Amino acid sequence: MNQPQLHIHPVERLWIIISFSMLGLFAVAVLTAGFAYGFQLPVPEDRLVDPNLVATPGATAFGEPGLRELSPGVMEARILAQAWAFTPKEIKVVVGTKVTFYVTSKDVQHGFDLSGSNINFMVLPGQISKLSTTFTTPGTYDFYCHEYCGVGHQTMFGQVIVTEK
Ligand SMILES: [Cu+2]
Repeated sequence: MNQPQLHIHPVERLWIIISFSMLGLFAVAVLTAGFAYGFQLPVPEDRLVDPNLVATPGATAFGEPGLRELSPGVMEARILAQAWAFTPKEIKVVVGTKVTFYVTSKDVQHGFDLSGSNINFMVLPGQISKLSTTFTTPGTYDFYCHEYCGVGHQTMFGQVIVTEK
């Protein structure tokens, strides 16, 4: 006795195979980026920061921006973006240090891209963006604003200097 067979046109079958292969390929690409290359999603740390008060000493941690050591080899960097500069403009750490960057804006929308690392996020007034990286190679790492923020946008950059132990 013959079972009824579902007929799929060969071209349709081919496209079903292609579609599901692409989904599989994208899943592999996302998992490889996350687990092998350490790509991170920039999760907002806080969305209730008052941009008018954020730079006031004592009001928030951005009143005195800069580096703080949390434990040996673990630091946090608070960086304030304001047209057209980052405060502080220069950060010095020793090689092997894990640094968590917290960046917010006092005025308009900025960006923060740290070359040679996996850190790249938008910097918005009222929100604190946060990502971490571990500096395993000594050298100078430039960071810059990648969101056009006005006539002085091209001057908005800074450096992380990673020195030998
Ligand atoms: Cu900017």
